[in-house]
Amino acid sequence: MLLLLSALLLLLLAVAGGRALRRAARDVEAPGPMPPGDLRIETRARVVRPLRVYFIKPSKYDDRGRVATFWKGVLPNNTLTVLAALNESYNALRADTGVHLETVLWDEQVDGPVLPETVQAIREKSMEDRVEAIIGLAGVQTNQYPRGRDLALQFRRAGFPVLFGGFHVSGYPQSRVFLEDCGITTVVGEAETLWTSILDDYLAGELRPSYSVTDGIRAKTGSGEITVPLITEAQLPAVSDAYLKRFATKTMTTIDTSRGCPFTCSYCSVKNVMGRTMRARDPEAVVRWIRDAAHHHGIDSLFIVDDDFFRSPSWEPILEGMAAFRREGNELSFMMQVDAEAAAFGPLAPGETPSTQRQRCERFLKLAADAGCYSAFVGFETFNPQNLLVTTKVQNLAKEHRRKKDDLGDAAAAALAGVKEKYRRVCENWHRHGIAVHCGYMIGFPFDGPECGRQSAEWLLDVGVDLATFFVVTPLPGTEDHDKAVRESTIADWDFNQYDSQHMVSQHPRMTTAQVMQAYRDAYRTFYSARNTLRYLLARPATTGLSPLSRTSMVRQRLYYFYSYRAGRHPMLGGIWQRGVPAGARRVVVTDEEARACYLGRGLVSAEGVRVELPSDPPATSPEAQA
Ligand code: B12
Ligand code: SF4
Repeated sequence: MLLLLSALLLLLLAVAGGRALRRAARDVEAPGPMPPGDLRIETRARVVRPLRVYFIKPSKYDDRGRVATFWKGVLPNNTLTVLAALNESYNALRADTGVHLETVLWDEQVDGPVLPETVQAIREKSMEDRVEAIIGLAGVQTNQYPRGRDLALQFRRAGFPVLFGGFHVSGYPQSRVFLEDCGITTVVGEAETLWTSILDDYLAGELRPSYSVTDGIRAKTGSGEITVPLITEAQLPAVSDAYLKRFATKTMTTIDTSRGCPFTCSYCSVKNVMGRTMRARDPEAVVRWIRDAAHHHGIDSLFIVDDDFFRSPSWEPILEGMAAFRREGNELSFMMQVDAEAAAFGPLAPGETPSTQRQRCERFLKLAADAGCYSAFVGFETFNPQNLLVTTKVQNLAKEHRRKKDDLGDAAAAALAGVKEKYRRVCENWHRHGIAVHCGYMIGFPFDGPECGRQSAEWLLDVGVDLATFFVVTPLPGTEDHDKAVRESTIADWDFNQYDSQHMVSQHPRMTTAQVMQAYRDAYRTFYSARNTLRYLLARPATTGLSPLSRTSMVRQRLYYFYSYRAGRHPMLGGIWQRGVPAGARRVVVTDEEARACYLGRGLVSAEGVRVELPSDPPATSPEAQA
C-alpha cells in the first residue's frame, strides 16, 4: 500500500517534472528578468525618479555544484514578502517626492537561477524602461552565502548598486568586511527602521558601505546587547499571487507576527541577531491582514514563522481573532513554532489548583485549536540531558535537572527519564487538542554516540511525535557554538555552502564524521522506514485523536518527507522535483578571494550614485592577473 502510494506520488512528480524540465530549458533560451508587475503599483502620477528594486533570495549549490531550483516550492519565503511591504511603506511615505519604487521578487529556489544572461537582461530592461535598478540579496542564510556572494559580485561587476542582508552577514563580520571591500553594501539586522534611510541615501548618491539598526530598543543577546527595531507599526508582508503560484499550495503563505526568542540555545543565532526581548506586530493589524489575505488572495493556510509564537506578547488577541474568523464560517488553518514548555504540564493531582502558568498554557493550546492550528513545531533537539545542559537548552529539562555543569553524575538516568516523560506529555497535550507534533531533532551533539540516530528515532516514535525533522549539528556563524569551534580549532570545513544542517562541517569529540552522518541517516531511515510510515498512516492519527485537518496534513507531509529523503535532500532545503540548470548556474569558485578574482577581475563598471572605490588590481591568483 505504502509502496503503491509512493510510486503514485513519484509518477505524478515525474510527469510534472518533465514539464518543469521543458520550462527550465525555455528559461535558458530566453533568459530575462521576471516581468515586473508582481507587486508593481501602477499609480505613477508625477513620478520623476522610478526605481526598480530587485529582492533576490539566493538558493544554494547542491552537492553537484548546481544552483538548487525546483519545479514547485513548499514554503513561500517570508523575508521577500516582508521586504516588498517595506517598499510599499516607502512609496506611501515619499509619495510627494516624485520617487516611486517598483518591486520585483526573485526566489532562486522556484524562479530558477539568476544567470549571467539574466544580469545583462535586467540591465537592458532598466535602460529600456528608463528606471534605475537596485539589487537586494535578501534573507541570505549561511548556506546561501556563497551563492548570494557570487550573484552580488556579478551584479556589482555589471554596475548595479547591491545590498546584502540576512542572518549570515548579521552574524558574521568577516563576510561583511569582504563584501564591503567589493563595493557591496551590507545590512545588519532587521530592515524596518533602516530601509527608508538606505533608500534616501541611495537617492542622494550617498549609499554607505554598511548599515545596522540604530533606531529601536536595546535587547539582550547570548552575551551582550543589540539594538532591535520595534515592529508594532511595521507594514505586514505583501502577499503576491504571482509568487504563490510557484508553490505546491497556492493558498498558503507565511507571516511573522513577533521577533526574538528569550532562550539561549548555544547553536542558534536568533537570540544574537534578533535579541531575547520579544517584539510583536500590532495584533489587530495581524488579524486584519489575515482576513484580507483570505478575501483578496484566497489564503486559507498560514505558517506563522515566529521562532516561538508562545513567547509572543500578542498570541492571545491574534488567536482570538483567528478563531472568530473561523466561527464566521471561513476556512483557516496554520502551523507554528513553539517551545516544549507550552505543553509540558502533567495531570493535576487530586485537589490541586492549576497555577497561573498552567492556565496560560492550557488557554494557549485551546485557542490554538480554535484558531485552526494543525501542527506545532517543537524543538526537542535531543533526549540526552547532558547535551541539553551543554547547549544551554535547559527549558527541555525537568526543573530539578537544570544546573550549571553538564556532568549529571548519578542523576543522569533520572534526567533522561525526565526528558522522555516531558516530551511524551508535550505530545499528549497537543494531541488532546487534535494538533499534531512536528519536532526538530539534531544529531551530532557532544554527548551523542554512533547509536543516537536509530535510538532517538525510536524514542520519538515511542513518545508520540507525528513528524520529525533531523538536522546535523552545525556551528553557524553568530552562535556560541561557532565561537567555541573556532577557539578549539574544530571547524573541519569552511565552505559555508555546506552549513545547511545536512553536512558535517566540524569535528565531533567522540565520533568520526562518517559516524555522525551515519547516525543522521539512521534517524531518518528509522523514523520514516516503510514499516513505521505504514503503521503511522494506518493507525497513529486515529489513535492519537488528531483533527481531520491535522491527519490529512500529516499524511501529506509524511509522504513529502518520504520522497524528499529518498531524493537525497533535507526536506527543509528544497521543494518538489529539482530542475536541471544550464552551465551558467554551476558553481565555479569556493572561497571569497576566488570569487573576487573570478567575478570582479579588473574592476567594475561604474554606476551613478554608487561607491566605486574598489580594488582596481585583481589578486595575483586570479585568472586575469595570470594572463
Ligand atoms: C521560517 C524559517 C525557515 C523556513 C523557510 C523560510 C520561509 N519560508 O520563510 C524553513 C522551515 C523552510 C527554513 C529552513 C531552513 N532554515 Co530557517 N528559519 C526560518 C525562521 C524561523 C524565520 C525566517 C523569517 O521569516 N524571519 C523574519 C524575517 C523578516 O527576518 P529576516 O529573514 O532576517 O529578514 C530581515 C533582516 O534580516 C533584513 N534583511 C534580510 N535580507 C535583507 C536584504 C536587504 C536588501 C535589506 C535591506 C534587509 C534585509 O531585513 C528583514 C526584515 O527585517 C528563521 C529564524 C528567524 N528568526 O528569522 C530561521 C533561520 C533563518 N533558518 C535557519 C536555518 C539554519 C535553516 C536551514 C538551513 C535549516 C534546515 N536544514 O532546515 C533551512 C534552510 C532552508 C532554506 N533553503 O532556506 C537559521 C539561519 C542561520 C544562518 N546563519 O544561516 C535561522 C536564523 C534559524 C536559527 N535557528 O538560527 N527556515
Ligand atoms: S533554538 Fe529555538 S528556543 Fe533556542 S534560542 Fe533558537 S529560537 Fe530560541
